[in-house]
Amino acid sequence: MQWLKPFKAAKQVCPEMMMKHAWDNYVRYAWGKNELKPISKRGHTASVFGTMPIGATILDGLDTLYVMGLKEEFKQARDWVANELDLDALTSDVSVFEVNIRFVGGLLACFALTGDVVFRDKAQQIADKLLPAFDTPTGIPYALTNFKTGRSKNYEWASGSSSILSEFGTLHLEMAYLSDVTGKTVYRNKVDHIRKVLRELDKPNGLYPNYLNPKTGKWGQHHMSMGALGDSFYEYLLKAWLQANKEDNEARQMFDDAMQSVFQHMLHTSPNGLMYFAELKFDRTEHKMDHLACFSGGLLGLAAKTLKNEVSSRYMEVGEEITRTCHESYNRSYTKLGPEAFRFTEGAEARALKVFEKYYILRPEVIESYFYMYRLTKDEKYRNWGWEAVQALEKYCRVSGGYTGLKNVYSEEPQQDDVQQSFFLAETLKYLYLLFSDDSLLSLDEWVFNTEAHPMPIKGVNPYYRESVP
Ligand code: DMJ
Repeated sequence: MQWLKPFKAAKQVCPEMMMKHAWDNYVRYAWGKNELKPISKRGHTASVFGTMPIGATILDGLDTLYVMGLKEEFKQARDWVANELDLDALTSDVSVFEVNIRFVGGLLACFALTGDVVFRDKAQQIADKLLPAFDTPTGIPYALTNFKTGRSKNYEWASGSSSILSEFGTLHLEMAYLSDVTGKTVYRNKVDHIRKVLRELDKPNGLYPNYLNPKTGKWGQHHMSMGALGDSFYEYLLKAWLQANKEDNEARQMFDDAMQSVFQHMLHTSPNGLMYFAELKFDRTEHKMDHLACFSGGLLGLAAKTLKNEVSSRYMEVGEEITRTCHESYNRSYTKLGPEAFRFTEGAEARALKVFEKYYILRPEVIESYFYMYRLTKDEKYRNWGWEAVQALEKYCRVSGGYTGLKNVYSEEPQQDDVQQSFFLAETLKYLYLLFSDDSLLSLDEWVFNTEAHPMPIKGVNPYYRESVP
């Protein structure tokens, strides 16, 4: 692949400079640790990665370095993967979902981009450590697994220790691709089986509840969401179809069926005309939308443009409107960054009401939708909105030691949370960079991004697919 020159916005700062700042400080203060505390200038770990450092920021950030042409930094990171990434050091429970989307996904993207087998082999070693989590009566995997013992379990808080839709439903792209590049069918078989279980289950009103018990195969609480606990399951239905060069029709059909029910039961328009996805808790509608759910604007645009039929114009309309609402959630805050969740109730529209919903942790989903909608419509407003986000990030989140999240986006002087999330490098900065790049850089005709923004090649059309030949 050529090192493509991105479109350079004629502004003082650009996403690759932001990436350099985030990366250089991680290297300086937290090398090998999971994440950086940019104010304390030391390492940080979130519980989803277990208690040991496993270089989460390196594994998640590698492909962004490559795509941005930061060659020296990429080489340093690649050598760490080859020589120092020690899976045996990890002896605590880790999240199967997070390890899959960030580490397996990140390494597979690097394998596709470069052909360097170190990445493929490490991805496979990590995926092998996840396999014990699938040993359940239904084949629906547990949320957590222990890399040393293989003992796996669910979170107790998850509706009677259920598995979570957005977690077990977000394994398909990585596992299917891993099977194709290793020639080992075990990974694809696991995710095909999850698909089969889900397809055959009765769905209340055609909707997928967020919880499924892996022992009984029964749904837990009927809580439905396009945000936390549901989100990327829907994303992977559409993207599995795209990854398979539109030949996995079952996935596309499940996506279209799910969206039909979601539109019918969860899509609302506020009194002042803002469209949003509400949540359902049994029969009660909660008029709240998570920042996480803002990925759906871009996803619906992608669904509209990749198949022309009687629903495509509706998909595009909802995709554009959801993206506009998510921009409003940013625009209505003092910092011009959006809250973790926003409501349409008590006279509020696209604003957080509760203290614990007002934070911003450098999440990508709104910028992700700007990226897709710009590529799909060429409407300059998406670049302008992306530029607004760059300015806000620089003003409120940039500190001398990297980038930090904020505790309250409505505050004139927001407190900072002192965490530089690995997905800021994997997703937020990559989508910003791509928003201002030429369409040919990771063309949507040849690549499909996993939920952590790691590009996976499309089978049959992308020469970088690198399928293993027996
Ligand atoms: C990322 O790890 C992924 O995008 C995931 O699907 C949802 N949450 C974070 C970023 O907000």
